[in-house]
Amino acid sequence: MSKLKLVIGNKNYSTWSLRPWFFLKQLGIEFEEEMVWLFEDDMEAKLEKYFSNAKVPVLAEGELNIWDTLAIIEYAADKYPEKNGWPSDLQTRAMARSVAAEMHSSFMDLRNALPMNIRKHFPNYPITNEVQTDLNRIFALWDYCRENKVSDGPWLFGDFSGTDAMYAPVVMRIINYDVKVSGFAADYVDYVHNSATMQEWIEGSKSETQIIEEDEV
Ligand SMILES: N[C@@H](CCC(=O)N[C@@H](CS)C(=O)NCC(=O)O)C(=O)O
Repeated sequence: MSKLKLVIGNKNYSTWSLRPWFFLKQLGIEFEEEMVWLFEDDMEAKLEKYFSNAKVPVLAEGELNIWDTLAIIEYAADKYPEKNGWPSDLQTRAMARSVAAEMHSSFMDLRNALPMNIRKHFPNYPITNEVQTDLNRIFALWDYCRENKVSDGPWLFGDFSGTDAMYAPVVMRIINYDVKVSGFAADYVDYVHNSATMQEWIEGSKSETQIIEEDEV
């Protein structure tokens, strides 16, 4: 059987790569990694065979290519049902997917104003009203997850799920841009940041030498 291969961009900058990588790692699903440097001259050529419209991430398994973050998470959850990638209860699973999908389709002000840059720290970074509005919605979503948690674990729904993977880059933005957080969000950010999975990703970002100027703020 073909091995899973996750094609990702720079760990320092690529939020969409972090999400499925975090999901697979956290669930202990084995995969190999292929790194394609974002916006380098050979990026498009390297991604052509994956039919991904020159974007990362891609999950490749033999002839199969999956080039969308949520689709990768769904495929891995379906392929390894014993790993419980989503809450088992039908209604809680629908809630978890709604919160995850909102990350996929929203929060453009936050995403544009605070690009992920794991190696950097911006103390007291100014937060605009628009960015604060996105953050407030995210914190409300996180509280909603907690109100519907399935266990007393530290993740959004207690047990880890695809929803946590989707918000992993938000956790790193909060850390890197020194965003003030309180209540459950503060505990959650601390837990995810210090998790072995996130620390492994952060370590990986430190050995990268590529610089994307526009994400250096
Ligand atoms: N729809 C894709 C979006 C992927 C995406 O935008 N990836 C960025 C890197 S974080 C990318 O490859 N950008 C390169 C480009 O836009 O040329 C997904 O959800 O996986």
